[in-house]
Amino acid sequence: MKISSVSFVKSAFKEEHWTTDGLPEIAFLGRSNVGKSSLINSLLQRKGLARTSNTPGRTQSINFFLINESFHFADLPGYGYAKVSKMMRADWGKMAEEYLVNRRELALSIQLIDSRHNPTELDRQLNEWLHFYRKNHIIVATKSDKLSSNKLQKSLSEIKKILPESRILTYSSLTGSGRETIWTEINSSLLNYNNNS
Ligand SMILES: Nc1nc2c(ncn2[C@@H]2O[C@H](COP(=O)(O)OP(=O)(O)OP(=O)(O)O)[C@@H](O)[C@H]2O)c(=O)[nH]1
Ligand SMILES: [Mg+2]
Repeated sequence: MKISSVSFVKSAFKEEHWTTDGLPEIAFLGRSNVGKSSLINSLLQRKGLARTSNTPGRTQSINFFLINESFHFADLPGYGYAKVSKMMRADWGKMAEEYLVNRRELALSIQLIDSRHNPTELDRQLNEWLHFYRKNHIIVATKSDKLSSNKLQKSLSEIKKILPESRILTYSSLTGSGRETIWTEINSSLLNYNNNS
């Protein structure tokens, strides 16, 4: 896809603050530090658009971006960061489930999993929700540049064993490897969404 315009729209802490223009949306969900914001920047080839950081748990609101005046990316807060309080962890679940249930514009959910690690309990929980609520989704195994291709294949088959029902792609925000494949998924979800609504 040719990216002709990208802008940050807003940061929402509550449902009342979600965007209301009715445009289809691609959501990025996953553990804190897994690379959500980096994936967004890399897909859009805009460094520093979505804030990335070495401090996990940084993004606590849903950040909305508008692309080509025709669809949104939604960068959701990360989960599973040990140092956030129990209260915040409960809030994450509430927020994420509320988003999945209520966000009618959701065309595709991209669940990110670190390609170096097995999915965590919360990764499984999120994946269950995606199935339970019948959400069109893919898994993207991130940071593929950190593994040799051999190790990456091994790791992918482990992830596949744990989450057998989901399609798994790989990505490196460092090299951009996997970009075309993910854009193909995004494009076809947007087409489907527009044909069905
Ligand atoms: N080598 C490598 N590093 C990556 C990749 N993607 C992300 N990182 C690094 O991982 C760290 C976390 O990335 P973020 O994109 O901020 O992660 P996030 O999921 O948005 O994190 P939260 O906003 O805290 O939920 C940063 O230091 C990134 O530079 C990748 O594909 N390869
Ligand atoms: Mg982030």
